[in-house]
Amino acid sequence: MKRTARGQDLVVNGPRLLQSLERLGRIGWNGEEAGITRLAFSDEDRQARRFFLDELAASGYACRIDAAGNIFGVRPGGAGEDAPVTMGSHLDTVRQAGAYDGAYGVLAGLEVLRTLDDLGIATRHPLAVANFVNEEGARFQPDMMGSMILSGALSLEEARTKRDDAGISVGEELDRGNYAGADRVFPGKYLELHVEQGPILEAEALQIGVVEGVQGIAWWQGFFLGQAAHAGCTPLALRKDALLGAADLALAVRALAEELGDGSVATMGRCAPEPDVINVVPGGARFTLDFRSYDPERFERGKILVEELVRSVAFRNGLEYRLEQVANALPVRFDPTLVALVEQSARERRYTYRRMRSGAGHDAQLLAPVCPAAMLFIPSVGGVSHTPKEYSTPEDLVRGANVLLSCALALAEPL
Ligand code: HGY
Ligand code: MN
Ligand code: MN
Repeated sequence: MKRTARGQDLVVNGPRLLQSLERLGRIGWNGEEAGITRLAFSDEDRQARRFFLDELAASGYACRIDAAGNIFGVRPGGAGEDAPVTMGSHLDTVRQAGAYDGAYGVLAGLEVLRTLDDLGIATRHPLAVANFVNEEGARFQPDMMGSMILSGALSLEEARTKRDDAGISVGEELDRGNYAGADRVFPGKYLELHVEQGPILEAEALQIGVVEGVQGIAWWQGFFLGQAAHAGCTPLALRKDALLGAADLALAVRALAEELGDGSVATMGRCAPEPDVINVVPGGARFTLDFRSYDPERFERGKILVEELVRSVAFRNGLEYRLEQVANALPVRFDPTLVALVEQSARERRYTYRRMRSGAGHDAQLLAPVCPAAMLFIPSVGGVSHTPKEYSTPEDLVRGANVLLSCALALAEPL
């Protein structure tokens, strides 16, 4: 058992953490099948932000909200106003999500602050827990938008122009009721605890993932333009079927990822034929592409090959096309000293662990270039996420928070 200098057990209050996750999980919940939906800037997202702000206030932490709407709960340190050791993640979700992606990292960070209060531990440096805006990018691209703005990778002005499927802009949503603030908080160091969202820890029966880096993520929105035609009278050879082109592309881009290797992946997550009528050859097809690779050179090469592939698929299907890149998060490697701290914190608690990379994007990916950052994972049951079936056991949820507690206290330096 890990103990404090005064011999107290250095563990979080598990029931309190689990209860806060359960209460937050009710916001945006639409039943077992549909799971949770809290798209960025939606009313459900705002309710989750309200929940978080109320929890911060209830524990007496100063609430800071920046111009992008990122929320920070700050616990003061003895060394005054220097940049806080920050634990964070996000409260927004994809559509039909589970209860842990993002929410776990935010509420475990809050639990760490509360545990330090319970143990009466003061720290030299301030600590903060953060909620970053629009991490998922499910409604407005790019993803990790709040941490991109904070790190300077995206200007607030440009972010405000991004529009969702209904044509609503981020700017309109930011201005729709008190979402943004005027505070400025910049993390001194950053730790993100997250569910793995993949199968590795469970397959190897390990308890903690010590994350060394995150793969690059590139997103595109595309459109194939063919010729709408009668499904009965148009000979196959004369068709310009946009949906067929999109289907061809979905298969081809997956084959490209396999060829690139090293765990590269590619996904056509959205595909919509137009006019979407049973007896009309689709004259148009909207689609998205998500390409990811861990090695920087392979990532850059892969992006070029993806765009060349769209061009060649359009040509061989007799289609015109439009393609716009809407996200480009570069591969990152986390700060070796912080990675070693995560590893040591797991080891001294006799938790089983392994070093690994992250397949999913995270806010830590955008903070890593601007402040020392690291991540840690707990297992995802069945290796699934971005689905209502996402689940992690209470024991794993508490173990991850205990390791986060150790790391945060070490970095903030107990007084
Ligand atoms: O797409 C991602 O990896 C993250 O969930 N936004
Ligand atoms: Mn996440
Ligand atoms: Mn996610």
